[in-house]
Amino acid sequence: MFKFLKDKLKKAVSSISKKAEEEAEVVEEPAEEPKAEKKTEPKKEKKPAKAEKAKPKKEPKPARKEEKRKEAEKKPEAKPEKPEKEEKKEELPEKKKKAEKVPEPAEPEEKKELAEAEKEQETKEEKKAHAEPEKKEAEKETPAAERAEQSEEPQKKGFFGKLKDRFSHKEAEPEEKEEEKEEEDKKEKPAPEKAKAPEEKKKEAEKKAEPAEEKKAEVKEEPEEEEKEKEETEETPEAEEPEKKGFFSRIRDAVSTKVLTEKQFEEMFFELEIALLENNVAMEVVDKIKQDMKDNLVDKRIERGKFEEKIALTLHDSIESLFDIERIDIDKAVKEKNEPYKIVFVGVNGSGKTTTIAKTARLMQQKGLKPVIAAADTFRAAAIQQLEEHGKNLSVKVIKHDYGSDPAAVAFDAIKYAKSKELDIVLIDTAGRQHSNVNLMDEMKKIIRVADPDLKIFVGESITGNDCIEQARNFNEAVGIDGIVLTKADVDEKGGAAVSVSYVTGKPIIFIGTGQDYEDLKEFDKSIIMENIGLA
Ligand SMILES: Nc1nc2c(ncn2[C@@H]2O[C@H](COP(=O)(O)OP(=O)(O)OP(=O)(O)O)[C@@H](O)[C@H]2O)c(=O)[nH]1
Ligand SMILES: [Mg+2]
Repeated sequence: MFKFLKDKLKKAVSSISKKAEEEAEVVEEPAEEPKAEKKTEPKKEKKPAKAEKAKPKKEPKPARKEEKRKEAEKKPEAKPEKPEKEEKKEELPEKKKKAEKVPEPAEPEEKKELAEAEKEQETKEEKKAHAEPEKKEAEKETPAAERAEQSEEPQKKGFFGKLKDRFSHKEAEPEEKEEEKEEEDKKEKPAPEKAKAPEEKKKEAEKKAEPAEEKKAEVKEEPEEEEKEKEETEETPEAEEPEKKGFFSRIRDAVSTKVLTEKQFEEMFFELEIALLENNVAMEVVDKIKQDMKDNLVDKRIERGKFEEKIALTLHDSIESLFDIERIDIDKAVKEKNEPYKIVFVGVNGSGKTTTIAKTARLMQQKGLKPVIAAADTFRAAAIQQLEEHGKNLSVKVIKHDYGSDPAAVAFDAIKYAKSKELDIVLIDTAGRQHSNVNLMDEMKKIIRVADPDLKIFVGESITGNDCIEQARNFNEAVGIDGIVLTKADVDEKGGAAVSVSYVTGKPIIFIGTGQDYEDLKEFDKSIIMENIGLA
């Protein structure tokens, strides 16, 4: 039973699984796991990574150092300004005090004080003159606020200038000019050694300070750069990627997941699709299986080596769900009904209606129920005799009329007999017919109208595959069937109808005919089909 389908499904699942294993794209470990690894891994691998990184980083370092050196070289030029400022600030109050005091004293002392003030002024101006070139350079770099402080100087000079204007003689002017000339000479020519002396001391001090500052700058640079390095190592893990990949790939070899794309799935499913169609599985069912598998396989993380298991499980669940239709428990329904329980069997010619009726009578008897059979096929020759033979064998009463008589009347008489004899169940046989035969279909409708059956069972041959499914659909549309008996399943190697008919019609399979003996009728259980197609 269903051997071809079983073999084809097995081959297809195996083949698809192999392809899936080969073609599915490897993906990273589940989102939670790598986080933990990422946190720990970089720390462990940082040391060798740093060692590697140190080499390429040596190149940018000199560039930075050069820049910083230049900056450091510039800074010391501006820095000495500060002590000068402090000196000036210290001097300023004295100047102000003296300047304020100057005009007040009496005239003889006034001149002495003025002379002292002038000397002081000259020494300060000399100092300032020395500082001037540095100052100008410093101004280039000093912030605006500092320059604003410095800009106060001319005002102060202006104050002394005013004093000079007020108290000094015209002789002072050439001195100033000489000083200005000296200042200009200092700028253009190297200043005399004596004049340079204080400057040299400063410069020497600066030079001494320079290396110290450079060292400081370098010392400062390193922690900054180390921090940057750390940041860079954290921010740019690309450099560590090759090592990480090597490490992770080893883990992935042990436990890794893969993802199947929709395109890959479509190509792989084609083999299964052909296998299903070749074995009479209905197109609707193929589409349903395909969708279920797509939902479960495409873009889903599947462990390497687990594709076959996953595909087989998905196929199993998909096919099993085809039978998720409310079952009919006939003997239970019969027992619950106070009147005779009536069943009409319909179907195409030779599908096994008469044989199934005999088998059902035996099954009901085995369940302690008393059946009666209505020979409502008055059309086909020998149909009545066929039933009488079964009746004898089963010790079951067969209600019959003459050939050509109204089949509905036979059904009516059988129900009446069952009521009178308090029988439990009336089994009504009908002539085989094609759904396209209007007259015969109308006759069948009349039987149903008169008998008013509790169940209308479509009897179809499992071996006819898609034809069986199509017939079931047509009979359902004509009279509204309640359930299905699949006959000759024992000689059906494909099983497509068994897999498809319930899903297509939405009606449950009640019995499966598995041979020509009375015992060869199985109450439907989906496990029968699943076992026989190798998906139990
Ligand atoms: N192998 C096998 N043969 C069956 C089964 N059911 C019925 N048959 C055989 O199928 C043939 C036709 O069976 P019938 O019961 O006469 O079919 P029918 O639907 O009554 O035919 P009509 O009355 O002409 O429409 C018989 O030879 C049966 O023995 C079955 O489940 N398995
Ligand atoms: Mg028959």
